Amino acid sequence: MPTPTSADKFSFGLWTMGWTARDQFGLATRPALDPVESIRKLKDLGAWGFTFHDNDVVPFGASAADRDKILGQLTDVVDETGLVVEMVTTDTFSQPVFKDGAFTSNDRGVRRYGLRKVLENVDLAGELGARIFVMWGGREGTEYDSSKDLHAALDRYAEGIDTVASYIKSKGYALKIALEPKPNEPRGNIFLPSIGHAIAFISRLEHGDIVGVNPETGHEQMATLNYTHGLAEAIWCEKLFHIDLNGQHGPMYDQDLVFGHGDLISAFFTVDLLENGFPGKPGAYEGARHFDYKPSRTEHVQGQWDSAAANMEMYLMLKERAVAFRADPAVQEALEVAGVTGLSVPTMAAGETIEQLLADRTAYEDFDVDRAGERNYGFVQLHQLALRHLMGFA
Ligand code: GLT
Ligand code: MN
Ligand code: MN
Ligand code: MN
Repeated sequence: MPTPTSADKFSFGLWTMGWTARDQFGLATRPALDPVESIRKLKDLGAWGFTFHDNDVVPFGASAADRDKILGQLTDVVDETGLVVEMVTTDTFSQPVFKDGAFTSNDRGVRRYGLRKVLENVDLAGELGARIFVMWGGREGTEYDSSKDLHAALDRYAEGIDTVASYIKSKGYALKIALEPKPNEPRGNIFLPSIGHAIAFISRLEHGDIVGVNPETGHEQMATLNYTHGLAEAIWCEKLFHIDLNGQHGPMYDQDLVFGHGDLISAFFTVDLLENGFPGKPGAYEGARHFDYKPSRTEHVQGQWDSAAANMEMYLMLKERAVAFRADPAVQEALEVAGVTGLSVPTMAAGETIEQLLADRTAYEDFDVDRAGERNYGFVQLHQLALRHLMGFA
C-alpha cells in the first residue's frame, strides 16, 4: 500500500477525525480528542498540514488569558511537529447567536458581531502564517423565502466578504479567502449553493481578487453536480484556492465519507485532474490535498484514526492509477481517436475573420453533416480503459 509523506501535501481539519459523532438523533459516541495530541498523530500518519476553526481549539467565550494559553500550546506543537497551518476558518454556525446566519442575519447586531469574530480570527490566521482563510456560510440562508430580502442578503454577504478582504489587505497578510459552497444543511437553502453561484458572486466584489472558492466533493454531489467539472471551471476562472475532499453517495444528507468511499469513479477523475491536469494543459494542482470528512458514528478512537489514514491511502491509490492511465500509450491513442486532444485546437484559424469563416464553404455548405453524424467517438472504449486502470486490470 502506498504510504503518505509530507511531499503529498495532505492536510486535515481538526474537526474532521475529531468529530465526537453527536448528531440530530443521538449523543456523542466517542470522547473529544485533544487538538495537540491530534496534531502529533497526524504527523505520525504522514500528513503535511492541518486546519481548524477558531472554536476547534479555543472554546467559544474563553477568557483572553485562556485563549493565549491555548494558542501558545498550539504554536508549540506546530514547532515540534513541523506541520503546516495551511488554512484557518471561523465557526459562524454553531452558536445560537448565528441561527439566522452571521453576515446575512436579519439582526444588524449579529452581523456586526459576526464580522468582529471573523476579523479576530483573520489576525490569528495571519499570525500563524496560514495562506488560506475558508468561509463556509452554513447558516447563511433560509427555510422560508418570506423570511429574507434576498437582494439585501446578497448585498450584506458581499459587504461582509469585502470588509474581511480589505482588512486582510490593510494588514498585509498573505491570506486569500476561499468561499465554500453548499446547497443545503443545516439551512433549508444556503446562499452560494454551488461553485458556479460562488464564482458569479465573487465577480461582483470590490476585493474579489483575493477571493476564490473551496469546493467540497460531497456538497456538489448533494446537488447532483459533477465535482470534477466544478473544479475545472474554478481552475479555468483562476479561483480554485482550496479543496475539501470527501465521499458522498449522491443527493442525500451530507455524508462526509472518506474520500473515494462514495462515488469512486468520480474520485478517480478528480485525482486525475488534480495530479495530471487537463489533457491540453497538463500540470498538477499545487494546493493542499485537504480532507473534510467525518469518521462514521460507529467508529471509536481506533476507527477515527484508521479512517483518517484511509483518506490518504485512497488518494495515493487513485493517484497511482490516474498517472498510469494518462501515461498508457493505448489511452493516449484512445484520447486521440475520441478527439479529446483535438479540442485544444481553436475553432477559428489564427487571425481568421468572421468574413473568412462565412466565406469558407467547407465549414458549412460543403460540410458533410452525414459523415460527421456517423463518427464513432469511442468514448465508451476510452472510459473502459480508464476503469481497467482504476480496477488494476490494465
Ligand atoms: C463544517 C462544514 C464543512 C466546512 C467547515 C469549514 S465547517 O464542518 O460542514 O464543510 O468545510 O468551516
Ligand atoms: Mn460536507
Ligand atoms: Mn467542507
Ligand atoms: Mn462538513
